[in-house]
Amino acid sequence: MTRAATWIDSITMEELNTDPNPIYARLRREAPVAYVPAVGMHLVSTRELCLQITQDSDTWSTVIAPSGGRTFGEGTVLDSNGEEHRKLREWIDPQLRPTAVDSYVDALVRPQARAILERIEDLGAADIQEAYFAPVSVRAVGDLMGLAQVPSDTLVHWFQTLSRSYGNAEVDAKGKFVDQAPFEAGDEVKKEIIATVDPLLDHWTDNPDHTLISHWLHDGMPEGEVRERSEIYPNLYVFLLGALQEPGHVMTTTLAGLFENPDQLERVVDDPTLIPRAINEGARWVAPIWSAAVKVANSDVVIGGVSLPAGTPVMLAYGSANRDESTWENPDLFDVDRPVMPHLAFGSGRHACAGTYLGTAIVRIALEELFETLPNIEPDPAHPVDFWGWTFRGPQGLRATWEV
Ligand code: V55
Repeated sequence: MTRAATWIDSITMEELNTDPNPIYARLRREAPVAYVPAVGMHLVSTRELCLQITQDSDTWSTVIAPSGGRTFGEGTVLDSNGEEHRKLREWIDPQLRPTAVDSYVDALVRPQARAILERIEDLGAADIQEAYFAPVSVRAVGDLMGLAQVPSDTLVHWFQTLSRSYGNAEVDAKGKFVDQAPFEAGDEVKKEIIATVDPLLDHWTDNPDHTLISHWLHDGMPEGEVRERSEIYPNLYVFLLGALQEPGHVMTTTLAGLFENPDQLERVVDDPTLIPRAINEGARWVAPIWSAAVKVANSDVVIGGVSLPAGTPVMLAYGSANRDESTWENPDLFDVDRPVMPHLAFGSGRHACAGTYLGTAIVRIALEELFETLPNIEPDPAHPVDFWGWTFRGPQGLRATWEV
């Protein structure tokens, strides 16, 4: 069957990476389930349809996006269902539960945040993402995982390279990836990761400790056995990308939103109890994992009025769902005062983010320390914030100034 070409056929990967918001505003209005050739998949853009799909795991199985599978390989929690998924979450979740997180998160993040601020506070100006948010994010999660000896710059390089590979989603008319280079760069970084982590795994095999990766080796295993590395590495990559990158992105996005609203910035700096509200709004405003969740219909379905045969993958655009005008007024505006409605930045359903509580706590502590040390922080008017990305979306930096 042929169909008439429409504006949807000419959507490009570059447009999606630069600014998906106007495209998705139109998709929500005109075609909330739409096949987009540039990414070779149906995209789901409304909040209601995203929720409908995540709540119905009988009809929809979870798969990893093709570019994600090319990046991480087989065996990630992102690509599992049913009993297999439950078993993976059994060793991934325990250290991320709220009671566990509350026992360690302050000591994990606050001293590191202060130490980094001490090194930059006399500068009077910086790219605050590069100089503070990204380092706090990777030190918090990296140290927790057991990677305290890996320099921050290395951890940042790892998440950036993996993120460009996972986000390398453009396909040609035959469904083949257009650009191989980001995957190859990801392959190089994975070699580096294995060379760094293999000796640590050797160590933790005989000397278990409190780090996440040590727990992953030992938890739930019979006496004298450790979990296979083929099971650990794909999930380690998941953490080295998302868990290291996204807290930093939410920090920067939240500050960028406050910079656009100086009255709100002033109130949040004066009253740190408002920080959690600002973070929630930042995560809604620019969901850092903007478009990554893919589901596959287990049988023929009709969704949003579109008939899809069994086996059809659909990409859930949580970043678009978070700007659905049926739920939020003026959704493109950052507003700490808006009524709080549950957003989809952490996903929904069985695959909802395991790190929601930890990630939010890390962002909160980082912003508390920032506003305590630099209460006069301001945007640099010469460098407006620039967001980039479709799969993962975040600020490319944030120039700030302050009085010293
Ligand atoms: C996702 C989460 C990740 C990641 C890649 O779809 C994709 C969610 C928490 O890390 O690395």
